[in-house]
Amino acid sequence: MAKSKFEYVRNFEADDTCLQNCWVVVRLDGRNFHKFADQHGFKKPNDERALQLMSKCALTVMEELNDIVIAYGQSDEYSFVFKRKSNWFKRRASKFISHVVSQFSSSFVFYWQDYFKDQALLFPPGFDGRVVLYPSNQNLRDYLSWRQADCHINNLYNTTFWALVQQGGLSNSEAEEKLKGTLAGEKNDILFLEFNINYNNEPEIYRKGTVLIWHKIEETIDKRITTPDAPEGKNVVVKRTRNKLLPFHMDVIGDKFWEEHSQILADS
Ligand code: DGT
Ligand code: MG
Ligand code: MG
Ligand code: MG
Ligand code: MG
Repeated sequence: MAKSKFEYVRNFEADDTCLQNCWVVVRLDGRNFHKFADQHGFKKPNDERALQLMSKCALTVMEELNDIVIAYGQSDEYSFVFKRKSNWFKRRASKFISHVVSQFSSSFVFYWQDYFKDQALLFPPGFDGRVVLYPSNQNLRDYLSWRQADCHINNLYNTTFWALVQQGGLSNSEAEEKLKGTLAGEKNDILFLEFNINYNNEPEIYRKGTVLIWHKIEETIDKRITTPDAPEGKNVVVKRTRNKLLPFHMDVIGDKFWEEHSQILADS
């Protein structure tokens, strides 16, 4: 087709190709979720429904988009890791970010009522997104460790803070004052000595966040086939393997997870 004289405007588009060989990480985060959580009655410090909805949205992103090998989520954020060799949309950063964030956002609205049965969605939520490139496996592991350490630090603080307020009768500012400058061990002590809570027994989904990875599973399905000796058809059981996404709430900072799931970094 002949080109119009306007065609030249295409050259104004910036080249945002992600560097070859790097892991492409897209992280999204709820916009102003402090307010969103308050207005939608999220339980403090953790709302199971909100976390499950976030993971449902992440699952949808991984199923709909190509080349995502692992995702990690906590609080109002989720990170998606595209394989190093991905050439999806010619590795354009804007495509990675916009597809992840829009698929996630529309899923959040679409699936809201499945998780918040008694709470209407009061206004349209938004999410920001960014892309970060990690050139080595160690960098990628450190990135995920950073997000999980963040989950742990915030959750220990929030669990202690809300125990002091909800069970200890302190005001928000009194609880804040009491926790100022405390180390992790001191927060553990407050929880255990004052509230009989062993932090290590708190649900893993709160302490560790959620990891989504692909698993090969063997399925047996019933199938109807026709053969020369059974032209009218017969039922047979066939085995097939398929990839299924599974959630985990485990430590990704140590080596164990990466040894047990070595296919993630192998990236063939
Ligand atoms: P931003 O991201 O700069 O637009 O602002 P926020 O307000 O989203 O701040 P951010 O992302 O640093 O912190 C996440 C907020 O979301 C935090 O204030 C608490 C809230 N949030 C996340 N998950 C839960 C939950 O399960 N329960 C409650 N009550 N709040 C939650
Ligand atoms: Mg946020
Ligand atoms: Mg923020
Ligand atoms: Mg956040
Ligand atoms: Mg189009």
